Amino acid sequence: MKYKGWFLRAAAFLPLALMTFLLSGCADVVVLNPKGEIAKHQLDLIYITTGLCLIIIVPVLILTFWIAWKYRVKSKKKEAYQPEWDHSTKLEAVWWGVPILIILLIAIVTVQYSYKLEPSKALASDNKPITIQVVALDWKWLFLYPEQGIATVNYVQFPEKVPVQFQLTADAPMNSFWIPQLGGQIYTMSGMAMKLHLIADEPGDYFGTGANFSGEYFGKMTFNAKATSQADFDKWVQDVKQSYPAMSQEGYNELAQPATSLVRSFSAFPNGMFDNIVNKYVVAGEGHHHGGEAASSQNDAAAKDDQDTSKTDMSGIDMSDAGHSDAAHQH
Ligand SMILES: [Cu+2]
Repeated sequence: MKYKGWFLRAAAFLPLALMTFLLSGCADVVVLNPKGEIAKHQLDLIYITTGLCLIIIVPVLILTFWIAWKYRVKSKKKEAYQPEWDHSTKLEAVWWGVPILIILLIAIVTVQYSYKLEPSKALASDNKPITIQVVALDWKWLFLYPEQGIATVNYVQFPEKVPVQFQLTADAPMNSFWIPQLGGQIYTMSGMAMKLHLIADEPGDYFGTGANFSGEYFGKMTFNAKATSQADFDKWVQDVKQSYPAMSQEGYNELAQPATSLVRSFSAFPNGMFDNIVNKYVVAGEGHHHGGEAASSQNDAAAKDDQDTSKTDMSGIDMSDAGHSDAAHQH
């Protein structure tokens, strides 16, 4: 067959082209360039599932071209013609069996990783974790450092190789906190305190963003997550303490108004600010309420409705019971 060489070359070209396309993008696609333990495991999962899917996709693509070529009208060779043929147990077993096995494998692996990478689970490390509280505002990110007493807007810094325990809430529409090179996103919701543990394996500037559309300037809700040495982090904290004004409650109220913001730093913030923001949306004895519901629940009947609605709303979203420990609300 004189086309055989050409055909083999074409068949080999396909996966090669795919690989070139995928690998050339690695430097730019942040999720393929992880810099932390969590993101690395998540990348493993991406590779495993992609690999499993390729077991189906590659043969199907090759067969598509091969069959189109083999049975083309202008073929000089007469291909077998079997008009009475209607069943092949072998083939049925292959094209039902293989996908079923692959879906089973993907399900098993995904469930394992989901437990392993549960966001509220503390990370094993010799270093003591640092806590950073995150408030999603309209359209900016506020970071509070309860141990250091400082606050920042649209910028977060932490030491490398130290587990960071993020506590997250929103004082604005729901959003989703995401530093792709360090790990997957987690939702920020008013009236809730979610937890997310991440770690940076090396110093660097990592892109951070909101992964959930939240209105007009949602696209400006990006921030730089900077991992530095412990010494540089301590120095930075001292610098912020000495060089920037303190945030007052009035200052916060102003900051919380819908508007974009540049990077800002504050040498102090009011005590218990994070809990106050979370509890603002919690009505005593009535479970949790997300933004806007608190006001309508003055009325008893309305409050009951709200509670029921929020229960249903949350079932698919609430990722961790631990997320409730700080907030005075239950589902
Ligand atoms: Cu909730």
